[in-house]
Amino acid sequence: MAALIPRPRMQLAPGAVHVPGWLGVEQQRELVVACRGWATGPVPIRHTRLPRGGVMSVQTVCIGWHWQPYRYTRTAGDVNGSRVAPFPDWLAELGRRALVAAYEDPAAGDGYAPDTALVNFYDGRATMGMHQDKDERSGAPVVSLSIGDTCVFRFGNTENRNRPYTDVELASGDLFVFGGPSRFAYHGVPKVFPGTGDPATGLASGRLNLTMRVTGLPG
Ligand code: MD3
Ligand code: FE
Repeated sequence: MAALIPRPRMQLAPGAVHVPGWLGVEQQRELVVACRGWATGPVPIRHTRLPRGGVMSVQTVCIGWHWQPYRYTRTAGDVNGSRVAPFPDWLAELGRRALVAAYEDPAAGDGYAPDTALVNFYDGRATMGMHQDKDERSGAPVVSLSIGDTCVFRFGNTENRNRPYTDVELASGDLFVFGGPSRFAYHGVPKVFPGTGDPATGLASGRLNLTMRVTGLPG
C-alpha cells in the first residue's frame, strides 16, 4: 500500500540529506536483482570478520573495491581471494542522479565518480554499531540506498559515537546522501523492523543497503 503520511526531503545536518521514497518499486526490483548477482560471486556475500575475532551481524558484499577492516583492496583476501566484480557505469550514473536529487542542484553530480559500493544485508536481528567511514582517501559524498525492511538509522556527530545523535527511520526506496561536514560523522543502525518491507521489491524479508563511495585509490 502507498504511504499515507508523506515524508518530506530533510537536511539532518549540513551535507546530510534524506530523500524518502526516491527509488520507485521497479528501480528497487532492478537493484535487488543486481545485488543478488553480486552476492553469489565472484566474492560471495559473508559476515565480515573483525581483526579482534568478532564477526559483523550484517552480511556484506563489495564491488569495485573490496572493503575489509580497515582498508580497500581489489581482491578479497579475507573471503576467497578473488577479484571483486567491477563497478558498473549505470551505478555511477545513479549516484550522480542521487546527488542532484539530494542537493536540489543540477550540477551536484558533475564529476562524481564512485568506484566502490558496499551492499549490506540485514536479517531481523542484524545491527551495525556506531562508526565512522574513514578508510576512503576522499571526502566525496557517500550515497546510501535502502530496500526492504525499515530500520532505525542513527546519525551522530563527528567527535565521538555518543550523543548528540538523531534517529531517523530509513524505509524501502529511501536515499540518503552524506557529504561535506557530514561525511565523517559517526553513524549506525541500532534496529531493523522485520516484516515492514514490500515483497514487490523482490526482497521477501530483511533489509538491503547499498552505499557508493569514492575510495581515492589509484587504478
Ligand atoms: C554517514 N551502512 O556500510 S547507510 C556502512 O544502513 C554503513 O547499512 C549503514 O554505515 C547501513 O558503512 C548506514 C548510511 C551511511 C553510510 C555511510 C556513511 C551513512 C554515512 C558515511 C559517512 C557518514
Ligand atoms: Fe558506515
